[in-house]
Amino acid sequence: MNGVVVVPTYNERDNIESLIQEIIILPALDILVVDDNSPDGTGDMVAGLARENPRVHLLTRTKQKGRGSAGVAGFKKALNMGAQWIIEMDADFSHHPRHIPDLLAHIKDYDLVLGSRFVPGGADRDRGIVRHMVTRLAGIYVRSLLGLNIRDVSSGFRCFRREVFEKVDLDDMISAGPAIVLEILYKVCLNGFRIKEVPIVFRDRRQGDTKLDAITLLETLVMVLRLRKLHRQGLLIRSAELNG
Ligand SMILES: Nc1nc2c(ncn2[C@@H]2O[C@H](COP(=O)(O)OP(=O)(O)O)[C@@H](O)[C@H]2O)c(=O)[nH]1
Ligand SMILES: [Mg+2]
Repeated sequence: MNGVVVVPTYNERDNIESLIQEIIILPALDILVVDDNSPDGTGDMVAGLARENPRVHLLTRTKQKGRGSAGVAGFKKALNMGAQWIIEMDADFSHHPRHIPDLLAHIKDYDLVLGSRFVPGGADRDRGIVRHMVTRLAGIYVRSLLGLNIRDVSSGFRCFRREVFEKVDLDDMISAGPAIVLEILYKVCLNGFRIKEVPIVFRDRRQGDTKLDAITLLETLVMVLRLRKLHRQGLLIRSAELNG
């Protein structure tokens, strides 16, 4: 195993088995599902698959909940498993496994490879015009406030080299919700890591309901301001002395 695919799940019973089947055919990858004790039994289903296939792993959380912290918990476990690179993706087929080889194709030359809807060849399909506009406007807001030269700042489909987490401390995250996706990206940029965007076709979820709402979006926009302020105060990335 060279890499681990981290998939946070909450009530993804209708998606997770076929997703795992599509990932498992790719070589040198293990799958780690981080399930927050989904009431629909997603965890039991994955536990069954894990018994059949040693490349499938399950991390069940009972005390904490949320996409952001689930991703972080998954990254930590993947690092402990010895992963050289770590992919994170959603369980709902918005992020299609067929793009995983595209991410891996660049991970030798870059520290973070982003699956991007907004580079040539990428697309954001099936979603309504309002959701489209919200994504675009939020992107402009984030890029200009944080000074990020990245087209798809909110992409949660990405591949990290393990070295990234020697600088970006997973035990030192400020945000708690989905904003963690953004916080990690910002810190990766501030540390000067090499980032590549590759096109992906994003599709709206096949099954089940979305768990993101307007309040979460608002919290994320506020978090952007907080991150910017902390960086200006020199508090966001650890200084050279502190790093030793
Ligand atoms: N572990 C965990 N995963 C979550 C939670 N909320 C959402 N997810 C997962 O995170 C991914 C993205 O969530 P989704 O509802 O599709 O958000 P959207 O695509 O942005 O509308 C999916 O794989 C979800 O199952 C949670 O509280 N805990
Ligand atoms: Mg989704």
